[in-house]
This record gives sequence, C-alpha cells and structure tokens, in this order.
Amino acid sequence: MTGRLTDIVNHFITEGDIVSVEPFGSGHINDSYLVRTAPEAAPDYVLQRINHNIFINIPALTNNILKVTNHLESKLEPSSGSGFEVLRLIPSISGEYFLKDPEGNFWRLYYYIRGSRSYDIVENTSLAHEGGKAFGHFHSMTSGMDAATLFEVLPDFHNIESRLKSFRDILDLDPANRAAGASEEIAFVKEREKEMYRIPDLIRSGKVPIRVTHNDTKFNNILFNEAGRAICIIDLDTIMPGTILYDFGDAIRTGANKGAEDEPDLSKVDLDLSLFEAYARGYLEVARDFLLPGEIDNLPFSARYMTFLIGLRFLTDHLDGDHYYRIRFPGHNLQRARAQFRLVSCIEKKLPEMEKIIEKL
Ligand code: ADP
Ligand code: GN1
Ligand code: MG
Repeated sequence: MTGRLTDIVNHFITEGDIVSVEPFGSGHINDSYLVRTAPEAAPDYVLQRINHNIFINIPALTNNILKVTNHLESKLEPSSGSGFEVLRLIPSISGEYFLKDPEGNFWRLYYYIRGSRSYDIVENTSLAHEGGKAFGHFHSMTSGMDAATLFEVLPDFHNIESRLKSFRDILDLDPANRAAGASEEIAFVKEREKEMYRIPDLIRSGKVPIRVTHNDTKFNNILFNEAGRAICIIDLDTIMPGTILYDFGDAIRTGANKGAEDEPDLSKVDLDLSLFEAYARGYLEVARDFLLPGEIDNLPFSARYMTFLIGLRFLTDHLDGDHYYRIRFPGHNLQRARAQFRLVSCIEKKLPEMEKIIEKL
C-alpha cells in the first residue's frame, strides 16, 4: 500500500524525498495520509483520496477550492501579519490539481501546515474564541465573492426539507430492518420537523442571503498552532453557495459540545454556554459588520438546526444500512444520532440564554 501511495505522490510536483506515508486524521468521508519528506527543510504533505461516490464532480469541486483559495490568498496579501495561512493544493505533473488513478480513484495533495493540530473536543474558551474568529475571517474575506459562480457540489446539502424527504423515503422502505430498533429517535425527528422549516423559510423570504460558505465547519476543520492561535481552515470540499447559519450552527454543534460527536454516555453531552459565548464573540468581532439582522437573530437557532440535521443524517444512514459515513462498529451511526439528538435537547433548554448572549454581543 505504502509503495502505491508513494507512486501517487510522485505524480505531483513535490520537494524532498518521501520518507513515510501514514493514515492521518479522523474524518468520516475521505481518506487522508500524512506524507513526510526529507530533508527537514522540505515541506510535508497531506495526500487525500477523495470519496468519489459522494463527490461525483471532482473537477468542479476542485475548481471551487481553487477559486476560493486564490481569492483568500489575494485578500491576505501583502503579508497582512494576520497569521492566517491558506490551504494550498499542489498541481500534478500534468498540471491538474487532482489525479485519477487506473482504478478510478481520485487523489489530491495539499501542503501540510507545519506545527498545527486540530481539536475534536474544544478544551477551553480561548480555542473557541479563536475558532469563531477564524470562520469570521473566512466569511468576511469571501463576502465579496459572488456565490453564484461556485458549483453546487452537493445540492441541498443542508436543506432540511430534502433531508427529511430522504429520511421518510428510507423509513418507508426500511431496507436494513432497523426502524423498530430506532423508534425513539424516529419519534424525536417527527416531533420537531416542522419547526426546522424556519431556515428554508428565511432563505425563501430573502431575510437570510446565500453567500460563499464552507458547509463543513466541524471544529476539527480548523488548524491551530502551538500557541493556540487558529491559523488555517481546512476540509474545503463542501465550499459552495450556502448560508452563514449553516457554518455557525455546525461549528457550535462540534465546538461547544462537552461530549464527543458519537458519545455513548449521553450524560456527558451538553451545550457549554461559555464555549458558545466565546465562539460567538470571536465570530461577531469579525463578521458583525456585514451580517444582516436576519442572520444575527438566527445564530442561536442555527445550532439547533444543524445539530438536528446532522443527527437526522446519521439516523438516516443507520436506517439505510450504513452506506454514507465510515463507521467503526455496527450501530455507530445510531450512537452518533443519539448523541446529536441529546445535544439538540440540551440546546433547546438553553436557547433563551443563547439568545441573550447574542443580544449582548
Ligand atoms: P476529512 O474530510 O476526512 O475530515 P480533513 O481534510 O479534515 O479530512 O483532514 C483530516 C484531519 O487531518 C484534519 O482534522 C487535520 O487534523 C489534519 N489535516 C488535514 N489537512 C491538513 C493540512 N494541510 N495540514 C495539517 N493537518 C491537516
Ligand atoms: C462529514 O468529512 P468530515 O468527517 O469532516 C460530513 C459532514 C458532517 C460530518 C459529521 C461531505 O464531515 O457533513 O457534518 O461528517 N461531510 C460530508 O461528522 O458529508
Ligand atoms: Mg475534516
């Protein structure tokens, strides 16, 4: 395997000699490998096999990434001293920014951001504040771009109406015979579905605009340096037109949860208000000036919406027989859905306080 991976890296324009290629990261969709090189001064790389069952138009997806990263680089120049780095794709020898191997797999290479790390669980309010600023800068720097010029990589990705439709279709078929074992979770969805239409309604009414958004703002998609400063936003596959409510909500889902995304002990799952406050403060410090009232007012609700939507996707994949997310054991998707729905309940209890925090900020 390593020999094959080395061959793939050798199709890209790199510096140094490859010393090792090791599996890396904890994502559910793509496969990532850290490529170490010698000498020390040469850059290391991150090789990724892009999941082409999910991302069916990889040239268009890559084009989105190039458009946005080039735009971000132009905004950060001349060296603005912000400490931010832009994730950079490496071209292949044939001049493209991805490679298709003979088996039909798609690969790409990024520079590894030296001395960086990500957090699956946020350890303190300083990290949350930094994370909020990082996505604030991302939205602020891309706010001048026309979202309509981007390809819609995964249509209706965060559209709850279409997610609920898929859920109902699969529930009707019950292809893996799992509905009976998930009756509480199914009831949880049905009790709330109508309230979730609020966000599509806000979009239709024009109160919430379509912008360039990241759409996978899981907290571990922010890289931090050793001093705890957020230095880079990664995982750019889902950059496409969206609303900042998706990005804010998903960051809170993962960045203000005391427990893991798939926490089996539900008593450990909770929405930490101080982490919420710190993230929101960082985000609004940067983004306040260009956000519309319809966006700011719905920031608290967006956390409920996105946590519900991701929980629903885990539940749907469980009922469907686990075809979408990588699982580590049978029932993993159901465990993820339970943890997400517990977090939805916690957010529901704390929404009045979350609203007060946003008003104060
Ligand atoms: P996935 O889609 O599978 O989540 P990511 O692109 O988020 O893949 O990468 C997985 C993990 O690998 C990240 O959470 C981060 O810790 C690390 N990582 C990815 N790209 C880089 C990079 N360019 N530099 C440093 N670390 C990275
Ligand atoms: C997937 O690739 P990764 O693990 O960062 C998913 C996100 C979900 C997330 C849940 C393309 O993200 O939408 O929020 O899992 N990405 C895709 O952990 O479906
Ligand atoms: Mg990721």
